[in-house]
Amino acid sequence: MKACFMGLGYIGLPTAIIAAKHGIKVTGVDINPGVVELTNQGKLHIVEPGLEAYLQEVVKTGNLKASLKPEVCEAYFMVVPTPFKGNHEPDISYVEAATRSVLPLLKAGDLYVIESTSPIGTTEKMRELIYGERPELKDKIYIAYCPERVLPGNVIYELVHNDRVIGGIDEESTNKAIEFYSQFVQGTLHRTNARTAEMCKLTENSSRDVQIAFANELSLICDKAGINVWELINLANKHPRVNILQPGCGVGGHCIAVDPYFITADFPMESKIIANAREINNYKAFWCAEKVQNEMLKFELKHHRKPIIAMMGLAFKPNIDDLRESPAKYITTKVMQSCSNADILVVEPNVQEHKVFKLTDYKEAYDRADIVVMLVAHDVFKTLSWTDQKVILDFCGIYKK
Ligand code: SAJ
Repeated sequence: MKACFMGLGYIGLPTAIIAAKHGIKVTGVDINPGVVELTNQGKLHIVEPGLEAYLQEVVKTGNLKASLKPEVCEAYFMVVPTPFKGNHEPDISYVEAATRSVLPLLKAGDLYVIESTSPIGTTEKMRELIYGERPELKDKIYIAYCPERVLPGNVIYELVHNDRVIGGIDEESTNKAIEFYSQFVQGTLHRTNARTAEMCKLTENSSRDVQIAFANELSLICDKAGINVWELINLANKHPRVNILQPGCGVGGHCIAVDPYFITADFPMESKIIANAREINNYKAFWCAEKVQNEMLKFELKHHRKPIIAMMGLAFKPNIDDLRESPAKYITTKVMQSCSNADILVVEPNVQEHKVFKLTDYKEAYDRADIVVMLVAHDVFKTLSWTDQKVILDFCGIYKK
């Protein structure tokens, strides 16, 4: 079987590689010539443990080749970004552009699947687009929505072992998509319709956002009440039916901090909890930045000099190099704006160099700093020997005091 993956990003590339490894002849398409070139050389342009060896294998066997343009296949997968526009309105223009570029290649019996996180009704919209432009194919293409669920850092395992939700625009489309995914997915493939599958993806990430917002709200209350929030959550979670997540310096990444807006944009009157959660998680980053600024002022008043501050971590979560929508990056930028850059030591051990931030080794920064701001709970930070001689602002629960 031949398949085309439109988009070779954090999800499209790993999925294309895993499909190719399972014997499918894959064309991976990307609009970025650099990505196409690197992929064809067997080099990953994303960071994902273990994946480069797989890529080299499938490039060698000829099962995967990258291209700037799609080729005639039997199955087409849209795995492109769906960001939001200025007013938190979802932007499906990349899905539409990818769909338009496969339109001339489609023939009766082909499978067309959207994997990109999408607002409800996107699959139906693309069906209208396809049949509008190619009326001779009406009801002859199998069309389905199948969202990805993988966690960056554990993609190889999760792509194969996670359950998937597959929603066709009709029964035959669902069957056809299930047939495709069963070639490499060992998890259960759950059948539904396209709208439910679209909402399911948004629900999963909104649910996590709401739960993190609860933890972040507790952290604000506990700060005022003089209670250690980490100890509190640990104790509350001893209840057999309570399972609170961890507070942090905010919620980042390109999924949890984005997808809930796809619900609030379309259902503003009905999505109060989801909208509030977004506000709380955004506010948490702002609150952390203010805490650092207050601590700076206190230090200056007491010591009659500016403190040296170590901002520990820039990634959007522990042990990755991904800085997209990172609250740690936002807080660091805000803090830098309020004092001279010379006093701020920026640390991100998973990134070699950065075009905006001059990075300092984490041990050196910790040793030199008067105020240490723990933003991301990277494993390497756990090796630091904590001292009471410094002010430690722990926003990620690594120090726990
Ligand atoms: N976070 C907390 N407290 C927690 C857990 C996470 O503050 O207890 C923060 C993280 O630090 C980070 C943000 O939330 O800033 C998001 O991290 P994450 O690990 O929750 O999620 P992502 O964005 O890496 O991946 C999510 C996953 N979705 C769910 O767990 C429901 C993943 O399965 C999806 O495939 C992915 O979104 C996606 O692509 O949609």
